Amino acid sequence: LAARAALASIDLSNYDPEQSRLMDERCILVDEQDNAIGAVDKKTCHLMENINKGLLHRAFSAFVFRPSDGKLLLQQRASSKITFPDMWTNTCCSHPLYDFEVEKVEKDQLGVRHAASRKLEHELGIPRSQTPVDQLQYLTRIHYLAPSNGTWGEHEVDYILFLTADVTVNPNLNEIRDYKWVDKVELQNMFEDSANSFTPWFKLIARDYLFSWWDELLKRKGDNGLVYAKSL
Ligand code: DMA
Ligand code: MN
Repeated sequence: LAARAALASIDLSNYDPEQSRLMDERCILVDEQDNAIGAVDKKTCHLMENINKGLLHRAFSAFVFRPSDGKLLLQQRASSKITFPDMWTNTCCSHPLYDFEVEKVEKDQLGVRHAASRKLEHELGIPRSQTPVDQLQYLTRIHYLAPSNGTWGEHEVDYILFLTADVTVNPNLNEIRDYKWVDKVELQNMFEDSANSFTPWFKLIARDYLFSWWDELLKRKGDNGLVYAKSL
């Protein structure tokens, strides 16, 4: 990894002011084994020029399912998002922040679970009382790299979290353009409609993991609290 001083920066004055402000949040830098090795602001972490030098940070992807019918909550990212605008994706993604002590806790993936609860409220307006961290189930983590455009991209160790809960949604329109509850067939139909675009990590997780996990989850519905169990 190049020296911190050699990392590229960029002027954000042509972007949405609220999204530009959020680019000052500090992400947790990790190595390829997911050992925390420092903190760098979100803007620096998401510039392809820095990603191409090896800069890697920690993230989460949350999937919320409705208990009554097992449907998954999707969001369409707002046009104001600096990375991957207007794309359909899983319920909520973001980063555990270096700025919050509780989000750095690695035991039982507590840090990312706290971050997920915080962002489900910030992006979708879901009250935190509906997303208790002990109900967020950790599935696995994925190391992936994906460009958004020439300038921006993602390079993350991404923790996948499932929650089956009744939630009330009140979208933050600076974050989210639209949202939708879908079953497997409805999601498949969305993928097949070329009018829709999807984030690369959601396509990857859907292809490799989501559909089989979703089957398990539907099978276990009503099985007294246990939504998923898998040795890692
Ligand atoms: C980043 O998501 C995390 C993943 C897994 C891609 P994001 O771009 O939605 O983050 P934020 O909402 O913090 O901008
Ligand atoms: Mn990221």
